[in-house]
Amino acid sequence: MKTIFAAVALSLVALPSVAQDIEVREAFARATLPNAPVAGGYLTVANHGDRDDRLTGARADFAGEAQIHEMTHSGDVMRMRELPDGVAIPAGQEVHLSTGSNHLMFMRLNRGLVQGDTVTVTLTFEKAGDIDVPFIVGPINARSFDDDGSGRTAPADHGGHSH
Ligand SMILES: [Cu+2]
Repeated sequence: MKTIFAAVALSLVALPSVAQDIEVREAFARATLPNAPVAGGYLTVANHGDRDDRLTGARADFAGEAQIHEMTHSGDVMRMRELPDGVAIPAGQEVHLSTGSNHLMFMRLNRGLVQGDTVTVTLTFEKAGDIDVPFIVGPINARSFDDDGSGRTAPADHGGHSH
């Protein structure tokens, strides 16, 4: 009898682990001017699992489309292009999508993003599937999750998300 209980307990513990391999934190978007067509999204993805994963896409109700972009610098010129295959999230590693680097680009915005708001973005991972993540809307020129620009008070709930 003891053995059976132990086996059941083990399987209960083991089941959710797949979903919890991916942790997203410090997700933020930049506020936009009222009629801006696009907005940038930034986040840190940690893969606590033992298998590689990949961020393959994103979607949000405030944007007609969300793409994963790469930023390249040639001389003084910065260029963005879509990464059609997304971004690899290797097992045991942490990947940053940050300003000046790989990032999310929300396109065809149907409303402006207002500083201080929280918006929900659905991230799609090759193995972990869809994960809804709250993105804090930071200042229009925010460079990091902690960048409070002028007069922004950091929310108590930092919007980190693990699921
Ligand atoms: Cu972009």
